[in-house]
Amino acid sequence: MLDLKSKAGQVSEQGYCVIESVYDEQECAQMRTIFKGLCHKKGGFSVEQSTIGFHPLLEWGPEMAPFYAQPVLVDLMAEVFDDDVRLAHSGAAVFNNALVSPVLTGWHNHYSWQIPETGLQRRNAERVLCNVYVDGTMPEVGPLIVLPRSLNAQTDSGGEAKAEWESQETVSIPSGSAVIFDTAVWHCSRRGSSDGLRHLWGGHYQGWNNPTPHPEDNTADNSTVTAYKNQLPLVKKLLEDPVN
Ligand SMILES: O=C(O)CCC(=O)C(=O)O
Ligand SMILES: [Fe+2]
Repeated sequence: MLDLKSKAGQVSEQGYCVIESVYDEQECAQMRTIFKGLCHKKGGFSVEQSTIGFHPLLEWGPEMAPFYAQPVLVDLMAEVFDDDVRLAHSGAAVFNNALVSPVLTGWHNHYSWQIPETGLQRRNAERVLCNVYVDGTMPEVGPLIVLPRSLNAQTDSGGEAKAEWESQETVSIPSGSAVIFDTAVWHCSRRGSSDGLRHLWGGHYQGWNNPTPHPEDNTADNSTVTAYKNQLPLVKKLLEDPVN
């Protein structure tokens, strides 16, 4: 059994936590099949299109909805927020290692709210990303790199977008693993050493009691998502306000 409290503690203490192998090989194979079709719909890979993004993912690929209904991840985020969990943004990217440049994404964070002059004074992270790495983030696939931070640490940049930063940590996790991180965490990613694809999908999540909008919020209201909401209570819980 996963110790949710200790994992949520890691999000406060170091800004992120890893949940290894949440999805099994069969589920990962299903996801790759879905993304193969979605990438084809977007014209496939080329020198001009070495990465293919899907935002909102539930608009481009509503058939991914059931994978969001993962109790371990949702329960862990509920612990992080001390609140019911809302999916505020769905997205995905598929990187073709044979075509991408060495830096997949430069250093950035997703915290876009006002920071008081006296600094952050949070009891909980108010918004997190939960990224699922279908192929993992091993060196051959392409690492995720994070700058660990405690909950109310300063959010200052640690250097140039494409550089190595002091105290950076390389996250190397197996296929089907998830990383949950505070939007205030600086992160970047690098190309893998193999020629394979690197599939990443996930979302931004907030507590239902925190209605503060965020520039990256997105929605997907389509009949397939509605059908999944009616079929899978957890998909409904993530997308529909429990009060209504
Ligand atoms: O490629 C990665 O691992 C990081 C992607 C990223 O920056 C994000 O999901 O916000
Ligand atoms: Fe990011």
